[in-house]
Amino acid sequence: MKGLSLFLGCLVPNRYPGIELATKLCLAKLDIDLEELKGASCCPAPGVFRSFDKEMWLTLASRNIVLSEQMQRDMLTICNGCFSTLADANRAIKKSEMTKQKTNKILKQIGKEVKGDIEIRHIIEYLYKEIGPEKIALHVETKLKIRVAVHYGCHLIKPTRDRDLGSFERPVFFDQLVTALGATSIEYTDKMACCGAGGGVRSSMREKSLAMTEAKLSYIREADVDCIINSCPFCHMQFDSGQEEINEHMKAQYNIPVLHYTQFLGLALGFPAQMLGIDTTIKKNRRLVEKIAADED
Ligand code: 9S8
Ligand code: 9S8
Ligand code: COM
Repeated sequence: MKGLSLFLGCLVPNRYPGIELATKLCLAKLDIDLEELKGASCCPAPGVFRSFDKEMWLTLASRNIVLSEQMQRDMLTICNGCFSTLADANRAIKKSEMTKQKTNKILKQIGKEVKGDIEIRHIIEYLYKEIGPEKIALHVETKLKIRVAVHYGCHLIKPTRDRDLGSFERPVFFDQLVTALGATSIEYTDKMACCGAGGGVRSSMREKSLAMTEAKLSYIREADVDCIINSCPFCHMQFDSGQEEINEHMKAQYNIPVLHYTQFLGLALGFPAQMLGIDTTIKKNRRLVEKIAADED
């Protein structure tokens, strides 16, 4: 198996750099061969670019794929949207010689050529398939004995015919990675529903988007969990800043900590919250971190 290159996407470097560090720290500790991918652009976002101009979407995605091909490394994504674009574009290139040639005709203008000889991975499916929950459990230094709402997001599991990750209505792989760290994954209503952000909804219809998020948050609150765990910085942002927006505009009082799986894994592997980009000056995050520490004694 090839080593990995890390594709960051837009949101992590711009809004959540802590997720980048968390990813690097965790993968180093799990002894996974990972290198930075230099010169990448937006993946580009599937729900936006692919919906408007397929050729442009495929060309820009292919340019990013070439960068990893040149390193002879599979590409690791830490975002559902980036995974969707890059994995689907890669599959399109691999599947059709004609699509590949058409794309390469455009890429030639910048001296690049896509070959279709690497794989695109998402950190959740990679950890699940290549390492497995049992082995990850062996690395746990701090058991995270808390109640968790797992949010899969849409693009990690769909289109199901291409994902090979079991049931899309009741998937279990992400939950198993969470319970491997000592946590309990709590069932809640509409668990598989969209967070409300994707597909350009957050940008174009903020109110509708937040209404969807609010519905999900209300079910999550009903389930009485300690935090939300996601696999996508876009979902992360929607639950994180979305809660603030909802509290402000809908006169609600949501107060649920939101962590990307890499941050959660980082806590279990023994890294301090601050190193993982978990802002403990925020009360709810501090409470969560203290609860984990208290349970440990
Ligand atoms: S890149 Fe640009 S907007 Fe984003 S984070 Fe994930 S999806 Fe791909
Ligand atoms: S869910 Fe529906 S489209 Fe998506 S993956 Fe991330 S953002 Fe939230
Ligand atoms: C969601 C990405 S992760 S997009 O908004 O659907 O493109």
